[in-house]
Amino acid sequence: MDNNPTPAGGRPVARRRPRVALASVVVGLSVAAATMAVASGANAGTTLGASAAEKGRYFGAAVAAHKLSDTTYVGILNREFNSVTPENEMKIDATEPQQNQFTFTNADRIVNHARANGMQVRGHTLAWHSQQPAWMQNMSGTALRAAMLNHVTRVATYYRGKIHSWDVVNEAFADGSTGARRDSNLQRTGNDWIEAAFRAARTADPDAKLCYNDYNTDDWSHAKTQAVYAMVRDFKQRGVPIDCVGLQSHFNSGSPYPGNYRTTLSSFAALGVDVQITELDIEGSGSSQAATYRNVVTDCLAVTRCTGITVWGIRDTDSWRASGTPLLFDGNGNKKPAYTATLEALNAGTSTPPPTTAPPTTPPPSSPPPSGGCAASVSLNSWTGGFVATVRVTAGASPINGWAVALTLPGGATVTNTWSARGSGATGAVTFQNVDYNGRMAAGTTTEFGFQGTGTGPTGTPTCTAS
Ligand code: 9MR
Repeated sequence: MDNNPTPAGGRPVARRRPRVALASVVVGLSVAAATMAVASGANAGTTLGASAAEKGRYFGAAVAAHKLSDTTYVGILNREFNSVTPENEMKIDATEPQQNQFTFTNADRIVNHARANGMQVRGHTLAWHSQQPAWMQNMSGTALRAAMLNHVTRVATYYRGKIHSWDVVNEAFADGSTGARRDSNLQRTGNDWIEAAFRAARTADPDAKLCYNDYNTDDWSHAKTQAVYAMVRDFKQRGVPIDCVGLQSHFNSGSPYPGNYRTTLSSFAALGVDVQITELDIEGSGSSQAATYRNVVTDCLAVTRCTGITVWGIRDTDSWRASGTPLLFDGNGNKKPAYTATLEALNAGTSTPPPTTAPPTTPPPSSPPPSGGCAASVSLNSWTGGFVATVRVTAGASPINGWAVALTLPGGATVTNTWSARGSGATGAVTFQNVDYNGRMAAGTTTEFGFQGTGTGPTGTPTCTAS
């Protein structure tokens, strides 16, 4: 474990497609009926989840699969929460204990429980320096980069359509005053490892919200907060697919709730990303703990794009910091003053729901494409011995029914994997054609496809031919 004094990760109730409806029809209908009853006032404001939902938000908890047989635990979970985050079960060591051998049994138990009970799921986490299985800890360079991208792709693909938000990358910045990236085997594969992970996650699960998640990023004046802010701003400017920032918000006397917390939330939101409070816990007791919970919830509800809050456990005894009694329920499952303050703050908050659609993360093309045809441009993530190419296709001044992009790979390069296009040829002159869903394009619109390869990526401008 890290020296992690205040570690972090969720997506709002409003989202790009209804995942809950995918549960069995009978369960789905009863959940829908219950939700409508809440919305119409039958239980309005009497549970955390229902109250947050009235504000267009979610209220979630970190959940451990092995506690799903504890009736007190499950009783509180089902009554109070409408989002869950697997506390450990989706981490790299849990899902890929041996390279290319994936196990989802424990994560599935949580996902299935959530879906059967109408809860969203936050995925935590796809790429992290910590909790790596031994085989990954021992890797470096090109092999590690490829293994990391493979992990992101395989896990996000397995859960495609079931995850509201993914913590794609967790805790990649150093503590202290440097504002630097944290040194790790992943960081040593090249500074672009984070954006490579986000691109792979977007390709694997295009509808999930993709979050960067970290701790000690709550105080707006801290170098680490500023460094994460600069990265997110850069990603948005360059069209790297990022939808949300997770503030873990583990508060205690050494790392207290900062008075400028709302400024942090609203500043990130102003970049065009959602903000989610992802691992909230606040050490303490009684009225002072309750007051801090009230402040955190009030700050979130004051920021339109603060779309949800997750507490890092249910009862104090479930917490990774149990001795600090940092949660909303005591060891017997009784509501604490912190619970009451949280519910009151949720009920008092603004009822303005967050936006239901995220703004596009892809900037407009820098030069207008030729009339009637199409244009293509490539952006490369390269490392020694490999690359991921993301190709943006832009329709010209007239609608098109299909496209083909041709480009030339340097000697020694080979395409190993293609997504959102059909490729022909693996070396030298290669061509990519649209697939069924992305061929018909309105004038001036863009779509993206990608491919991964060994060797060095293409450098010239590709040719685009419209049909
Ligand atoms: O609560 C988690 C605990 O059970 C694990 O032992 C620990 C090690 O992976 O991770 C804890 O959760 C961490 C989360 O994944 C990332 N942010 C910090 C959390 C608390 O350490």
